[in-house]
Amino acid sequence: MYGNDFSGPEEAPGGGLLGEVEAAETALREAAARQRSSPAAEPGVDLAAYFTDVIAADQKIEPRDWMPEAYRRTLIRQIAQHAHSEIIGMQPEGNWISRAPSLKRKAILLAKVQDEAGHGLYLYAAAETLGISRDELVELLLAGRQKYSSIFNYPTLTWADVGAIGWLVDGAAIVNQVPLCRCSYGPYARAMIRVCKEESFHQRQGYEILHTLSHGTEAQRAMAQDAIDRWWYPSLAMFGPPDGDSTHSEQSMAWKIKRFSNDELRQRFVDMCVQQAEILGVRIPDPDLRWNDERQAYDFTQPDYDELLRVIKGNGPCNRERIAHRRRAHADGAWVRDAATAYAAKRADQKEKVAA
Ligand code: BYC
Repeated sequence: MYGNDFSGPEEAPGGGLLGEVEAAETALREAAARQRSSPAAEPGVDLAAYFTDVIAADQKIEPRDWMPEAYRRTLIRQIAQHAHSEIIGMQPEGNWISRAPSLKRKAILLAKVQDEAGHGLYLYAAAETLGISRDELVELLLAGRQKYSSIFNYPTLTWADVGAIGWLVDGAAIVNQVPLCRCSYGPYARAMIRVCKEESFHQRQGYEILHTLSHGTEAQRAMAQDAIDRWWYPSLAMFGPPDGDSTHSEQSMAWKIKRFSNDELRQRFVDMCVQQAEILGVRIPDPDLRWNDERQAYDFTQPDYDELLRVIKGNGPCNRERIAHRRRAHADGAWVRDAATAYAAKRADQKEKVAA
């Protein structure tokens, strides 16, 4: 089942996230048209007041603008963690490229994993606009001094895990990232527009894999359900600690980096998944999941936040393996970086000679 003959998650009730991305893109363009020129060069301007005004007016802070040091540090932390997640996130699915069940599945998965590499690159580029280099960020990741999403420290045991990652992990990522399209920092917001559009395709491909399995043989249905059972709670934990324990949320929301709290987004994700699970014909592994008429939302069992902390601290099932693999891949790629640097130097030299 390929193409538009398939009712994917966006068409399912509670979808429509792509519409929000479109709206955010329009808002970004309008904000760019309204943008005042940076006052940095004008003498006597109160730069801190300008920063506050821009945030209050829902305009974008751009790299040329003055910004509080803590705002810059928060963005570097979050964007770097996001970029590292995209790069480390290639590993669990990359594990299945050579074992995908058909040539078509292989090609799709290969394209998806390549997209994740691209997302990592846009995000490193966005972080670089804040005055840190990609080399430094990579070093911080490899030294274990910057984090990446907890979710990528779980193993992919069967082909159905690729479906579950697409549906649940990419689904959670989109719910988290659509509001980031309205982040106050221009380069991050712009990167998110494209990332969300691509993530939407990723979610759809995962959903379609699960749809095929859940309408297949008994063994295929069991494999799909087993993957969902294992990925459900780690996906809920992707949204971070509960609001009461979230150290950065309050300040990040005041700066309009984050637009919703961790718990608000987690709730939104659960509400969306329940309806999609019904269409898929799979069970969400939570006996206490039920509609709450008063809250107009589903009650659900929270993920195990002690487990989240353990995984964040480096003690998840695959943390060591993931970082060891990344270090190896980085070392293996040294010759490419050396060759690119030598080529750039040669080109610069040639240009200088032509200009002379
Ligand atoms: N995992 O104060 P809080 C993808 C940390 S990749 C690890 O709530 P904040 C994909 C948090 O960093 C998608 N760490 O933090 C790729 C903080 O620690 P530090 C990845 C976590 O920043 C390939 C501490 O806990 N998405 O889609 O306000 C294939 C306290 O938390 C986690 C992003 O990166 C976690 N789950 O909110 C397939 C989205 N949760 O830094 C798919 C961008 C929390 O003080 N990031 N921590 O040492 C965000 O939206 C926010 O940073 C978070 C956390 C919601 C994750």
